[in-house]
Amino acid sequence: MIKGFLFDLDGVIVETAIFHYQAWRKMANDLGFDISEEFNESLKGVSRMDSLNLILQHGNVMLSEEEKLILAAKKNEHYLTLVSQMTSDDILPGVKDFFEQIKKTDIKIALGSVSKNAKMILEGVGLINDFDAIIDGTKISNGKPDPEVFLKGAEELGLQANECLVFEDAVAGVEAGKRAGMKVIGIGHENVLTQADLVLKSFENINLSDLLSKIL
Ligand code: B16
Ligand code: MG
Repeated sequence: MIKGFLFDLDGVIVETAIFHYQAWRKMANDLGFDISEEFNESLKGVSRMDSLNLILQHGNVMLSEEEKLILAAKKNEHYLTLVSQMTSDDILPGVKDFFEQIKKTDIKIALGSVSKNAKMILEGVGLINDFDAIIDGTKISNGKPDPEVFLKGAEELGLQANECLVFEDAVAGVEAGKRAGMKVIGIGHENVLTQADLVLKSFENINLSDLLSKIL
């Protein structure tokens, strides 16, 4: 029986990928190369330092660890100026209504994000008090596709892995949920999120009991 929902943040609750893209792209351009939106897709759900390493590899740029830390901090500063403008209007369509439906049940809600900025973003869009547990990039050592973020979420909710359902938009995140031994609902496209148990385009017009009957 499903007793807890674990939500990814970026791409599931709010769309921050565009802001990550803008900030990483500025950094790449300053280093003399460009990154495409398509390349940015491969960074979804990937931690800040892993993303930086992939981007530098893409541009054939070799840097010391110290230089990488400086670049990552600069990118994050730029990213924060972009996301600080977010409000409740930036919550993805259908999410608020879906949360309202969950609140009428005994199902608990946790966040499972590798973002170190997750709490700040949830506060900005006014959702921070809707979560029974928040696992973010400050609480984990291994990013997705490692299952740590979701296993910690289940633990903080006091639930077994098989009592949890994960909502994820990234290939790495779906893999993390499956490796945690959980059912996973992909948010996005079926041809991309092939490992998910079920894929929804968005939360718009989603009925909670219908969804649970489909996933069991
Ligand atoms: P930060 P999620 C992930 O969040 C993003 O999808 C990914 O693009 C980003 O690099 C990562 O968070 C780290 O974010 O730089 O804010 O710590 O999808 O796991 O909610
Ligand atoms: Mg995501």
